Amino acid sequence: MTVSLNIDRTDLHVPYNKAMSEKVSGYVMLVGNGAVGKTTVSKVLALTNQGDQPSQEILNGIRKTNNLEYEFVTTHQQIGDKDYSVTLQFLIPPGQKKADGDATGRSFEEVMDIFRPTIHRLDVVLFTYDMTSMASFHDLVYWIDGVGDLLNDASHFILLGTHLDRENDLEITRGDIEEGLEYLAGEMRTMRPSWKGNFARLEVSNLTGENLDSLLFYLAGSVISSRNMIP
Ligand SMILES: Nc1nc2c(ncn2[C@@H]2O[C@H](COP(=O)(O)OP(=O)(O)OP(=O)(O)O)[C@@H](O)[C@H]2O)c(=O)[nH]1
Ligand SMILES: [Mg+2]
Repeated sequence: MTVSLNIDRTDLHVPYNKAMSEKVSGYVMLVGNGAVGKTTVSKVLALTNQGDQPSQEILNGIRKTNNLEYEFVTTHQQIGDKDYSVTLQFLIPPGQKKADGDATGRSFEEVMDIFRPTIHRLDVVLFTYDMTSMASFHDLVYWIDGVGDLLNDASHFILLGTHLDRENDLEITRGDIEEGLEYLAGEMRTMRPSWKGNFARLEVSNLTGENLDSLLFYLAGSVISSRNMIP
């Protein structure tokens, strides 16, 4: 059964009171194969949150990740009857796998060996795939193993599809996504029987910006929920 994030999208349009808002911050890690759009999601979220529009030019300026990248976004949201100011601290490791044996960049494993001791908590994991690449979707099982030891019982996850704009090339069906979501949740429970996190799916375009406002809202709600479960 899919567990919803228990937040109401219509609340997005209610004006918020910045001065009275409760401040919350949390850590969000994006994992997934190389070139699925992990770096792009974080950069475009940061830019659109400042009022800029996504564009091909922005996408063209993004390079392959070789280290742990950081980005942050502070978003004001009303959730339920409360105003929040939520700072999302994004952590973006490379999508290159050690087993690829690619000498042109550092792998996820090499980078995480260095940074793992510095990461104490992940509130949300974005399992990211490219909707035009079935391989990137199937490989999510690899990425769940990769972050297993960084999770706590209140870590939430979002199954995030990118490239929604490439409508003629989409390979992953709604049915695949629902199945994938249940599979990932099952793996989380197997890995961590006491896990109580929420999970959801979302498909976005980093080129047109479609559904990025929903992603921001989901992420804010997930961080608040995770921090309420384990302060
Ligand atoms: N059309 C389209 N292109 C996208 C989208 N998201 C990312 N891209 C493009 O996909 C390519 C890879 O994006 P990155 O953000 O570098 O991917 P990554 O997952 O960070 O890859 P690594 O750093 O290698 O792990 C770039 O050329 C982006 O411009 C999207 O939603 N639509
Ligand atoms: Mg990257």
